[in-house]
Amino acid sequence: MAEMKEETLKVNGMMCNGCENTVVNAVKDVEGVIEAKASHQDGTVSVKYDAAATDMLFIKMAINNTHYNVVE
Ligand SMILES: [Cu+2]
Repeated sequence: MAEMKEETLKVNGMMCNGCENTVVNAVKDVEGVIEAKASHQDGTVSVKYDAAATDMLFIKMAINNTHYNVVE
């Protein structure tokens, strides 16, 4: 059973649309992620995901593996 959740993370270091794309692509590569949106102006990444298929931990790890960092 899918268990849809949505969460917005604070992410440091995004300066432009290219940065947004890098983060969004990294997040979308995580199995169980349905949708991802990033805003470099706000420094946020919104993620829709299936909590039965993934965990926020994996999503945060995917972001932290880019040049950008999740603010905890
Ligand atoms: Cu950039």
